[in-house]
Amino acid sequence: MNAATTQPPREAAGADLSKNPHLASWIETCARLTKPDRVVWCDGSEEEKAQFLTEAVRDGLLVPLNQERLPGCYLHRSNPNDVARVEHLTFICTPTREEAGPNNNWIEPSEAYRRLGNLFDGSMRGRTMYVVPYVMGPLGSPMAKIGVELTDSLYVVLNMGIMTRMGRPALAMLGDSPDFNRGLHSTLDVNPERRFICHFPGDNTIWSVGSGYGGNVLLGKKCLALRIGSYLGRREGWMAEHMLIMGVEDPNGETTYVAAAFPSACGKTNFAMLIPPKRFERWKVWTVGDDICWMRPGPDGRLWAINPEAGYFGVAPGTNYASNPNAMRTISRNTLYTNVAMTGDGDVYWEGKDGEVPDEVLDWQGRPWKKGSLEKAAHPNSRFTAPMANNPMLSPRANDPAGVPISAIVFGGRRSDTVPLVLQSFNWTHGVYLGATMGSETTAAATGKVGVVRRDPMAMLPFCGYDMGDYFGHWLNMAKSTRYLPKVFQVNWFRKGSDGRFLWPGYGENMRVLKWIVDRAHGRAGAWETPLGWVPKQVDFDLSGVSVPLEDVDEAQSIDVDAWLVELHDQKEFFDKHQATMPRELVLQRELLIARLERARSG
Ligand code: GTP
Ligand code: SPV
Ligand code: MN
Repeated sequence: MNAATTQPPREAAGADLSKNPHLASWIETCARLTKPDRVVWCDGSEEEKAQFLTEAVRDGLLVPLNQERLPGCYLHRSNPNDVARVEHLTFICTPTREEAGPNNNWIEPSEAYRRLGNLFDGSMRGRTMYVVPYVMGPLGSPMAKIGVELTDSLYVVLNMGIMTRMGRPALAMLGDSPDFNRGLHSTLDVNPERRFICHFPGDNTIWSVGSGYGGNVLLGKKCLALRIGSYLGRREGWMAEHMLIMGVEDPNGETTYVAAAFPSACGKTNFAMLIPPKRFERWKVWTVGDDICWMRPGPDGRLWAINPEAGYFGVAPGTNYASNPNAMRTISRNTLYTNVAMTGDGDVYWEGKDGEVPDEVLDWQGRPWKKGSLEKAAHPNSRFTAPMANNPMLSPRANDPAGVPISAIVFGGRRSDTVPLVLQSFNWTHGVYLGATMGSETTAAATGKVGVVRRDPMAMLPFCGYDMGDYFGHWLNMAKSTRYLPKVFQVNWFRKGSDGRFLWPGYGENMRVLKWIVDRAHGRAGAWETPLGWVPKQVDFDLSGVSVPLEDVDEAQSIDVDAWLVELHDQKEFFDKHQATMPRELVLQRELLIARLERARSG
């Protein structure tokens, strides 16, 4: 240790795990700033996990659940002021505001380091600093990235252990290289007044303070895999996207890989774990990933994708054996639950779980709750953290360092009106336009008002680490490096009838739409041309035995020209905001669509 420091020597358990000098000196700098009592390196072993779990229970951070029914499962209750991502406290710190773009909050990097540095100063006094080395992506994959998160939260450590390849393998892969993401996190006193999530793409660095929840603090996920990832992807010629990845196996045993971007809490986990209905008995859907997709053109001219994560941080409410049986099986063991309700016998409960509503539970804040209460027992953004290895339909390719080749990309928002059930873009540029103009009703995944339509291009509005117009340009540029571009589709599972009912049954029934998508990707299904794009012909869209009236399906697919002209007006506001960098192709796509719709209206 530097002789000039005045602190007592720190204990550093496990420091012999790595001899990487860049890592050692960065940890030393961070420890000098945050002044923890102890530094503990995580090796990612089972023994270590068992010990951390014991400590977390002892300190009241975790509550053990019924170990007979839910072996290895624990409940965490976060601070009620800290239950979702905080987009207004999330910043991209690039040298210029223009680089971050109108889509991001911005602070100049030295100013952000200074302000957060003050908050970090001494923030780990009396606490332990955990060193969490992790890999995003299959071990040994050329597409994988390494990060190290320094955190004073054991909850973060345990979650990172599930969500990433954590510990020894990460250090082995890193070796002596300086090329790793530097993440520093302190929960401080969990005060929204002192909560900031700052990204420094130029330094491959993330500083997060004042939160202990999800995407704010599991720095490998939204912060590295999406915000920093998208920035690096543009520089290095690949894509970091808020997408699930699935393998769709047809009755002949051929598997087609599909990636799909839906905004937060709009159905990625459910779609990624889809179980086909009886009619599609011989089809299988394999999960590669449920939230994040990194894609890169391969030497064969196709786009190859990996899931950088190793677990699922999924929405609990609404999950049940009817809607998502694979998720229910996945979360039945070795799972951490956050902000769900707990029954008297140590089981978990949330709105929309199977079975009878229990008479009494402890709600997500640990308060007594009675059946019929107007308040929710589980927080609407309560989550499970489960290892992907638990998933009975985990794709055999999920750990493949080469990834999987993507044949179709799907964009889907949550829209009660206007947007039809499914359509295919005319070409790549039009597909990029469909993604770029996605709108979706806001959900509980981020703090703020729920249910208002906002533009959420490619489901990346909260996650794009640089200017959104430049991001669209990067999408268009991918056509130059990718010979066999995926076909692009748009879906909406959430359209409602005049009485507020869903027009489309969703969940497993989405297989009907998925089959058309897969068939179209292989050029073996018919379609009609409409002003918006290609839509399925009746003979190519298998609806036999569908669980809703066919009139509802027709309504879900209908195009209301007047509503579309309003929609296009709304798109213009977004385009204007990003005018400085909006690619010309997209501006023209919008005008072309207006012209087509006006002609359709004139009869
Ligand atoms: P993040 O983890 O926040 O990125 O969310 P996600 O996109 O993975 O969403 P998820 O699959 O967890 O679904 C969120 C909510 O949408 C849940 O309440 C689901 O029950 C509901 N949902 C998912 N798929 C469908 C569907 O096909 N139809 C309808 N009506 N609801 C759905
Ligand atoms: C999302 O909000 O898209 C999530 C949850 O996947 S979080 O990790 O909190 O960002
Ligand atoms: Mn997500």
